[in-house]
Amino acid sequence: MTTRLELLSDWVAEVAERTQPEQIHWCTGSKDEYDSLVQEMLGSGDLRELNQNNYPDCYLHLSDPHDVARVEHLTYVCSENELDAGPNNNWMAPAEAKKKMEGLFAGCMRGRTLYVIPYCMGPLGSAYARYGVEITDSPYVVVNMYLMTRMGQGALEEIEKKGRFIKGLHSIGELDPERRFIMHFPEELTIMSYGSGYGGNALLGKKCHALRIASYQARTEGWLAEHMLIVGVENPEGETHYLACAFPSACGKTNLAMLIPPESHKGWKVWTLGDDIAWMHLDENGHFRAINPEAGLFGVVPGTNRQTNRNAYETIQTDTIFTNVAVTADNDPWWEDKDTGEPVSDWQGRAYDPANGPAAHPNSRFTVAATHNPSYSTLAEAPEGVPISALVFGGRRAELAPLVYQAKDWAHGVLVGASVASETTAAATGEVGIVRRDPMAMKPFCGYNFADYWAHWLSFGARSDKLPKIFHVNWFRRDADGKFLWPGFGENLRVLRWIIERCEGRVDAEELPIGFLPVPADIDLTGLDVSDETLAQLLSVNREQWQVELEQIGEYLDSYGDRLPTELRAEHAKVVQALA
Ligand code: OXD
Ligand code: MN
Repeated sequence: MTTRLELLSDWVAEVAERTQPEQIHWCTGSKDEYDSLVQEMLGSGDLRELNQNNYPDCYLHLSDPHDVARVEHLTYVCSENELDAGPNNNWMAPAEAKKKMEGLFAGCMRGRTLYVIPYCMGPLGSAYARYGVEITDSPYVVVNMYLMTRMGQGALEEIEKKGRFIKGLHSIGELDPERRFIMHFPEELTIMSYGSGYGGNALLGKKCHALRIASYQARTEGWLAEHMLIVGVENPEGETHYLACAFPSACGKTNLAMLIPPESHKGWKVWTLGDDIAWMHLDENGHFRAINPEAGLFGVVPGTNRQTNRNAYETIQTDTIFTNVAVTADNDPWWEDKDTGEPVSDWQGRAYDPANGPAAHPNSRFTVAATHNPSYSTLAEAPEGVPISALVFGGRRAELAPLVYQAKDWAHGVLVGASVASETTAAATGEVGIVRRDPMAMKPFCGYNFADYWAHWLSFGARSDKLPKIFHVNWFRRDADGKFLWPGFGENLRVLRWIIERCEGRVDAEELPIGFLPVPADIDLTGLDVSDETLAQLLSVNREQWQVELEQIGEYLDSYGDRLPTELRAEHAKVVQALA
């Protein structure tokens, strides 16, 4: 298989000339191809077989110990004009970045196979889908792309019809952190990634294409590419509302997307459409419609058990690639809080010793097809997407942010999104637990200047009067002893219900300077061990703390200088004044 599209065959030839692979493999995307790559990697030691009786078709990959997370400090947006990348991105001039990358790629595939992966982000043939081709020298990337995207022959045919695609060039190089860069050229719809095999750096369809490049494309084409899960909540009467929710990495998007209603909520159902990325367009009636560009789940493993996320737990019993988990004496995968079994060897393949830290890496991952999830929505593959009733922002905040509140209108909601801050997690290299600004949970993923991004968000206000309502949630508030006040997980449905009731105009709310808060009686606590006092604490808004927060938000927004939309500044001033 090659291609009749010259643009593609010329690019593959040019890359092969530079990288000097031993052979070129055009991926068909068939199950046979997946199986034979798995066999090859079992032979090379890239994959290890897990207990096939307990975990059929599950494999383990142990990465280089210095290649376990996204590397934001080595990730660049290389627009012609530095201001177009904005203070939110690392920037390098495109010519300089290309020169650097061409140097790294020179001869890097000697003795290796160059794989060509045509892929589709979104349901194949959907008007909202977009296409790309990743070239890589990593068979691990190929099998993960097989699970995470619609890849192979079908995608190639669409690419040939369109004559366009996002170019993504990847090599694991030497896996040397000193020779590692993830470069994006939004104006050329091109990605170059060198020196890492970790998902977020190497599966180029995900963060690089579906967020950084797509966010840039979305702005020029009038839509939104967001770091959001998509979930359907069906009430006992059979009516379903769809919500798109943006939380920073490792803040529970996968858990919320796969939520299991608690015992107290008979007749309620929750459907997963996506757990990480939403592409949203305005339809001809002025409604937001969302598709999930991905076809698989690349989720954090530790913490997953029958109580926290039964759907995920069941999803990863078969046909799953585990990366950087521990194993038991039975050769089953093991991770912290698995609630069963014990580790005998850790994520580095060493005999388990608690003195070495967690047995599974805190950012260890599962890769599995989305169709495996028992709560996968029948509409997840709908080419026209699903209508979105509410957009929900959230962060991991021990203090300050109440359990839930609603923005007063669209422009205020954009400020609420732009103000998101969260404690950092293990999903990215760096210190964990520091509060940092993560507007719309897109700090690591927006492919252009946040000031222009907020202006783009604001522009929807004038395009439709049927926009989703905007909310903010915080499942992570703690008491003075550091204990979580809210049980989270399945019980979050109680908060989603209030959100939906607000969208339907069925409940009143208390208007505060920061937004609309629930009347406590409207959060259903039936069957839950949360007292009225705790709920009051969860919904409390401390004026002094909020004044400090708004001051910090103001300083942060000011750092975007003249490009900051005046409307956003005005929204901020309104809240400051109301709080004074
Ligand atoms: C992810 C991330 O892997 O956000 O989804 O880091
Ligand atoms: Mn993510």
